Amino acid sequence: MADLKALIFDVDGTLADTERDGHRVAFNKAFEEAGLDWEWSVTLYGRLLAVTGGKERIRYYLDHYNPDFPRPADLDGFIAALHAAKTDHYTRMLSQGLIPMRNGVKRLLQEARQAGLRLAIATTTTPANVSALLQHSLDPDAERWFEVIAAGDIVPAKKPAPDIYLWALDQMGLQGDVCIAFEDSHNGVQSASQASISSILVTTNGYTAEDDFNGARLVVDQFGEPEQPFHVKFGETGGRQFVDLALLRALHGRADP
Ligand code: XBP
Ligand code: MG
Repeated sequence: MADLKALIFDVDGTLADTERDGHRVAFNKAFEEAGLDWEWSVTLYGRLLAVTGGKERIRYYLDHYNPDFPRPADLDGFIAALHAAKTDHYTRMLSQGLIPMRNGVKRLLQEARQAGLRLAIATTTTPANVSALLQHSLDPDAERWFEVIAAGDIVPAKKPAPDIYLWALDQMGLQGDVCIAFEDSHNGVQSASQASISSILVTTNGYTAEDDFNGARLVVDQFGEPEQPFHVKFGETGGRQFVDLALLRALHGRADP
């Protein structure tokens, strides 16, 4: 196994628990503002998460849960406008500091930076959402910690397609075998593994706890902290109780699962 050189992070569900109380709420605000009576409940939103990308998710909702809604002549424009309003609401929520980073994220990123590991992001979400989250919930300078931020419509096919990871790898000039990908969902694991990244660490959350993570090397419920150990769902941690660089190096050095 080649030496570990870079860490590539998903955003939604991995760096922060953004979906239920962030994106979902922002979608509902945008619907209400547009005079629509759509309300995405916590349960319905869990089902809609099968589709990554906000615009794609709205279209999927119409097709599968609201087929009788009269389609506007310019459906793409209608969805794009709704989605732009949703992004405004979501970034405003982030600027108010409403969505914290998950346990252990800041500590792990700081350790990785000190060790000289290269950092990148590969996400489906809109670039403005990533900037706002990093700036307001991590550090005012945090965008600069990542040499590549691959996000949103920069690739046409979103996760589970490998394109966003391939784009990030290409920008860094790296192959997948020198990286670890951090994900929280089935779609994310599929995306990273199809991009030839075999070291994948999953931190689950309320929406993804029951996902199929086949292809991941380690599945835990959080990165954890020394006083707040993770719960291991799959994989070997050699007795370690939170995700740190020693654990990542051990994980990366191991043969494929
Ligand atoms: C995240 C997503 C995103 C957000 C919404 O998936 O699916 O679509 O829910 O973001 P992943 P936008 O964590 O696998 O990248 O509305 O900006 O598209
Ligand atoms: Mg995710």
